[in-house]
Amino acid sequence: DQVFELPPLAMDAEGLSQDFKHYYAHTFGRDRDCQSAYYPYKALAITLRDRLMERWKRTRQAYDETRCKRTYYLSLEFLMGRALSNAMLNLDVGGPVEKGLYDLGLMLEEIASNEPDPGLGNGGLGRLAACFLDSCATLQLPVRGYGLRYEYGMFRQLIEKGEQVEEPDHWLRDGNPWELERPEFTQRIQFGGRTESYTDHAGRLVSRWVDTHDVLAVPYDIPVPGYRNDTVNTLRLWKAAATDEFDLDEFNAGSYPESVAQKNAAEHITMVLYPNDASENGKELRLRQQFFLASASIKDVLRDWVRLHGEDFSRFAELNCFQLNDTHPAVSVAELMRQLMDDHGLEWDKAWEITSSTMAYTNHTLLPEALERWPVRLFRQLLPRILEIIFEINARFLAEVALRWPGDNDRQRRMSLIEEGYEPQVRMAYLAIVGSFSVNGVAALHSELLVEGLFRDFHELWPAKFNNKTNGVTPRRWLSLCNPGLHELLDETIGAGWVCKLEELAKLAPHADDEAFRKRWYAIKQDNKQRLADVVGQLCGVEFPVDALFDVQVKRIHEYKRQLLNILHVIHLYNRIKRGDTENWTPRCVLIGGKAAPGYVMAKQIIHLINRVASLVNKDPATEGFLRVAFIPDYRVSLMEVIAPGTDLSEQISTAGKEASGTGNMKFMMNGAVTIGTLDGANIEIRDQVGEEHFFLFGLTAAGVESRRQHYDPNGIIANDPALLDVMNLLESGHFNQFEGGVFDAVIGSIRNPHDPWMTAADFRSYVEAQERAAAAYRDRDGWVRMSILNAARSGHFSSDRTIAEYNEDIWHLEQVAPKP
Ligand code: DL6
Repeated sequence: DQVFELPPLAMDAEGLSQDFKHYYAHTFGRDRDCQSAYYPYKALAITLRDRLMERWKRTRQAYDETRCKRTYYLSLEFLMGRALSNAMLNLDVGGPVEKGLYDLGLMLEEIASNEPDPGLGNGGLGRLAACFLDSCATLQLPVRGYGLRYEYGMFRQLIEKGEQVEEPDHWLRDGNPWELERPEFTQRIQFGGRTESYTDHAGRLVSRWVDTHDVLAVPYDIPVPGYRNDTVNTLRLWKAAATDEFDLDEFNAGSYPESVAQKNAAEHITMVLYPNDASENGKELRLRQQFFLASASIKDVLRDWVRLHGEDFSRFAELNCFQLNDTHPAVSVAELMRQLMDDHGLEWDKAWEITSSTMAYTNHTLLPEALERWPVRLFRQLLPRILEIIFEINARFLAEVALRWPGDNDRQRRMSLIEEGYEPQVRMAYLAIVGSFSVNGVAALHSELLVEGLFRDFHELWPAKFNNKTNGVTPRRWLSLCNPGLHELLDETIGAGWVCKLEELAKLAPHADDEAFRKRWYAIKQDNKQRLADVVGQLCGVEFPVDALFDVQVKRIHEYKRQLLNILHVIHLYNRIKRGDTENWTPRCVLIGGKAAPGYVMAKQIIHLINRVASLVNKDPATEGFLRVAFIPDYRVSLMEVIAPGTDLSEQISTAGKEASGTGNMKFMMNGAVTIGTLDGANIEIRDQVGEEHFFLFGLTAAGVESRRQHYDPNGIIANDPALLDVMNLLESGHFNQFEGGVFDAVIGSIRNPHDPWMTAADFRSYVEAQERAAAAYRDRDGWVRMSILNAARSGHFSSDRTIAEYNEDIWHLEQVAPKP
């Protein structure tokens, strides 16, 4: 390696701009006449990537040399967001880069805006994975992310005639300067074929998987820099590629297209991210994706193990841990068993001991329909050897259940990894639980509800397996980067330590009583609101005056998240304006954004309704100065970076017991927004931290929702609440769909349905009252600013650094490893 030792790269303005010019002119061959703004971005990205490369190598070497324990975060989604500004922040070169470019007559902000926003995730689960990787690198923990390199990420959302239209997002079209292809680590992944028994060299009867149709997994590495600590971890994304062979019989028979068809099918595996928040049950391609990720990643880990330790697996479990991000990669349990037995010659018991002490599973949803199940038939056809192993795991597991509860056949049926029925199914969550030593939920309430409900039987069997890890978000992206004004004020007031020790924000609390400080806080918020108003103006054509209360709900559109309740409240405000009930009015700008799964009809109707209400309200001269409503199209990470700092009131209004945690709620809080919310997910912990007087609480509790279900009478509620009745009358009169008869019938009907699982009508009255309290509080500017400061001051608990420290303390047990200088 001596031959490749190079002097460190310059980190000053001159050195950076020298490299930038080199890449721009010599590597990309552009000059001052270049019309595309993309090349300056690309040249800058490569300039920064070089600086990461040096540190990346040193980090890898440190991990190898210390033979440290490692964790692998397996996830079908990593919603990383833009990399450029993050790299600059973490390398601490923001100032020099800006200066270097300025001297060349270029504006950093303009260049940075050319970076596509990689959308390799649906929402909370994928963004959480990205925050976790950031925290692991910052805490210098040897953690590698494994995911898929989708050619097309999350679809782009357009709003046409008020409705969602999806467009493909070919984010890789112009290349991705942040990735490094590593063809030398390509893996071969098996599908299809059959299993056969044979006698191995030791005379044992064993199984093997033969006649398979193989696909290559080619890794692309993305650097994950820690905050100013020289650590650069890795996110390894797999791309599917066809093997070089193709069907020679077909080829020789002259069917050239057929012979290459299989090649094309292979490459489809990583073509597109499934755009569903819940699982896509039954889709063969989705199962292929899951196994492809699991198999390639495990092969990669075992290859690395053999490189460092040879074929001796006795210490494998002590030095490795796999964290499964939901059940999507749960097939890893069976695949690790298979590779240990079939590829490395271990016996069942040894392989099981290793597997069940290296796998850990995080659950992210309580919605039963989101729990993954795969038809046994599909497994048999696509992954016959894996199915064999799952059956064997199940047989041994059910024997354990029988031993614990003799004769309790009903319990065995309930707990079986295979759900019997006309079409038997593999229950992936159960496979994950049985195969893991740790199972966690993502907020205190969620973890409690899991063990009382969905996973009750398993909790009874193995209580010690279950734990809680309340989510968090990275303060680097979600405060430092997205809110430079506040960042500066924080540094000046409490020192710069908060970026990596977010609990230090608590030092802000006494400043809430200082008038001069409140003034500065307010001025920063108003600037951020202006920035947001500009974006809303551009994207929605709606003017948001910054003196109004900015009331925001951005997240996936789902019935349980109750964007519908929000819009009912907007209609209620509109009714009040129309009847002149505007005394002591707080002007309000309501912003809603989020994507609906393309097949989720009800969610799409809700988007349509929001847009129709918005255009009617905004058009009506009576609302001027009182109310504005906008739906922001194509909600994504880079938009949230503008939205969170510019928000006053954060809407977290899910039906209690349905939102596992939420993480948007934390981003808003960190940036000084006040929450209006139910006792759901992490809202409960947010309220505990900030104090009940600084949180607008409403609605039924999770237990209240369940007991109310028995005698829920939405029509009675509507009849007895004049405000809700007015809202329903206006909706049902067709006022918002005058030329589109009946388009909102299903949505409106759902509110009146006694079986409405989301209980929108039940919470309406208490929601309106909480909104009135929020509006009144906002009119007292000083009081509101105090509340805003205290929200930020008490958000320290919601740093993903805290979450990751807990994962490490309780589950991973990794040592911190710093690269050598
Ligand atoms: O844990 C991250 C995030 C939570 O904050 C959200 O509350 C939860 O809805 C989300 N879950 C999913 C479920 N996907 N699946 N399966 O995205 O996880």
